[in-house]
Amino acid sequence: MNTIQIPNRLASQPSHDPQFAVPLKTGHGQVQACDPRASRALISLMDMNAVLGGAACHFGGPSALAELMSALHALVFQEARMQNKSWFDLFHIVNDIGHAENGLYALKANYQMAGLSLDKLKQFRSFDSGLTGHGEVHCFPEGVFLSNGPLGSALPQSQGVAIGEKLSEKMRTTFCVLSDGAAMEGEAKEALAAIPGLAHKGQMGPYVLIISDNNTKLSGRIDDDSFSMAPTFETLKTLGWDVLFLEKAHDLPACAEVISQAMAKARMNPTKPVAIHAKTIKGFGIKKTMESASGGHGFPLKSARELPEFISEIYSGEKYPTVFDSWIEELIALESSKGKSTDTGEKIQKGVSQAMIRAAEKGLPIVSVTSDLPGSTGVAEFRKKFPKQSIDVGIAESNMVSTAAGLSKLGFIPVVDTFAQFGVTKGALPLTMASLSEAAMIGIFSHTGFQDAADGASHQALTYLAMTGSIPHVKAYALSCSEEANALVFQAAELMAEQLASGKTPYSHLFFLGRENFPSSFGAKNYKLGQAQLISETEGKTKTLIVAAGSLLGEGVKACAELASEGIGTILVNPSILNQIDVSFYAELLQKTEGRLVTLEDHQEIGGFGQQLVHALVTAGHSLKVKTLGVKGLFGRSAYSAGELYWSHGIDSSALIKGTRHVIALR
Ligand SMILES: Cc1ncc(C[n+]2csc(CCOP(=O)(O)OP(=O)(O)O)c2C)c(N)n1
Repeated sequence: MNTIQIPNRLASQPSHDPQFAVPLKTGHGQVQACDPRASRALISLMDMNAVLGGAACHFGGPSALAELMSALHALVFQEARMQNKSWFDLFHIVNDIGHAENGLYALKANYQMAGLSLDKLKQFRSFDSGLTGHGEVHCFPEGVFLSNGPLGSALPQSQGVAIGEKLSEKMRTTFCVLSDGAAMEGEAKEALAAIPGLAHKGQMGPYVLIISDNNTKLSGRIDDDSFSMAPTFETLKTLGWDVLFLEKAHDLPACAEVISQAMAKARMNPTKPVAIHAKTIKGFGIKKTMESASGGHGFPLKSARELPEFISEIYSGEKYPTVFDSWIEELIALESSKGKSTDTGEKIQKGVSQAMIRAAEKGLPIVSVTSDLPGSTGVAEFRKKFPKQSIDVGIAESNMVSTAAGLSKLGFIPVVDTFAQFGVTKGALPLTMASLSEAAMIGIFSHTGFQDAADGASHQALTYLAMTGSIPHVKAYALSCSEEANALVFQAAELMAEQLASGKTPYSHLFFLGRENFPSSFGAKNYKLGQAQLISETEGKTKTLIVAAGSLLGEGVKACAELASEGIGTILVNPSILNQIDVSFYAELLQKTEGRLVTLEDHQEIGGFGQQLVHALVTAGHSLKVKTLGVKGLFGRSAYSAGELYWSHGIDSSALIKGTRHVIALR
């Protein structure tokens, strides 16, 4: 079948050897491969730049893959050179392990390909760089073919690529690299069955899956926290995979040997895809990270001054390249130039755990069902205190939500938690079916919108209300501070208990919250579940009602102060609940502002709170002079802080001031 010719944007292999290289023998002679130690050192250095900027980073995951990635690229590039072709004319390389994409940036910078250099790595995760937290096609098309970040989503896309190879009869070989944590996801499990199944029917091109099995996820060991994945991997053979076991995934020649073998087998017989079951060690190269339960998932160093010792350990005490020393010096100077943080706020997450603990102590049957992010969502404190009321289903958000539905039917009050992006995407059908089953839960969905600045577009939930707010019996809230979280999560648990006990159809309450620090209170009085809060009112000409949701309430406070200094009056409201509009509350305030209204949210404008509020008010007969501020149909990208993304998407305090002036000018 003829396909549409899409212009290729991927960079070809370089004609030169990597800057930091080790010799590697392959079936076709010797090549210079990327030195895995250099990959780990470069990961540490680029991470430190990002950490000093304020971004979280990953070390353990990419370190686990250094030898496998080095061998894979060396082999693929070698063959391309031998055939006088570009590597992408012969292969696809799909990385499902998005948090390890920085290892690939390091590798490509080492090869000085795809426009990368050591200097470019210094911008990792910053707003100005294409090197986003996870791999993103729209930011780095020379280096990324399929975007990643949500675990287990790139694997089934690679299945489609291999089916396309067969349909077009090009028969390029597809490689996909998958983590054991990602193999817990439903999307991944479907593909693990479908790939050999379809291949058996002759519908796939040559396919090689490399599984990095280190029994470690983000928050700890997989088997200790959730359940062993060993039986799942044992089923691969039965499913139809040709399984090659690699015990020593940190031995570069052993990696090259098994990858060559897999490539040859897959090409010889595309009806039998090959899975390399590689035993990796997360955080390899550093004793402390290898031994830590999380494998050093995040970046373990606090100060650039620790880097010489860290990199020496990676090089087992041998002298490392001097160019790293000058980079370290730069980092130390950068660190010294930074003042001490004056941030005095706190995480909204604190209020979440306080509410859950209070509810459980009151005797409510709270059960936490988590999927590997409780440390980030605030639920971890509850889990520490109530381990018997805490379940970990692994990295499986759909399963988490449906498990909660079952618990709810038996009279428990389940609390599920994850990042907003995974809760609303992977949780969408399970939430719908939970409502249809009259089973309810409390959702703690954090890192909402651009609050997950550093992780990049794949992690930035900008459709959370649009995706969940119209499901019957679901109430969606945007939390602004820990005090609000503490009050409302507790009230939601109480309301659910009351609804269950009286045989009423219970509501699910989904709480969307940020990641950064916020004031512990914005001064709202008497928090009541389902009611908007009046935050401030200033007198002045052309008074305008400003409704700023959740994480953006602080931007509202800033804008109101500035408008007050210009003599413009404002009323500032935190909507709190997003999909249930109390028309009389807003109508009363709009009388004072002669219908002037500006809304602000970290959500797509389409399907967002602003649209819902305006619709409710207009259909109730109110006339408005209105501006709704939200994201205008674009994806985000990485940035060190949410503020940079709020500014670039026109949803910060300055945009709010401009929007207010616009509304004031309307006749
Ligand atoms: C769908 C989805 N859920 C949650 C996360 C957050 N997350 C990032 S890495 C990670 C776990 C890492 O474990 P694993 O996938 O086994 O990788 P490794 O430990 O080998 O680095 C999690 C839960 C995510 N990226 N995608």
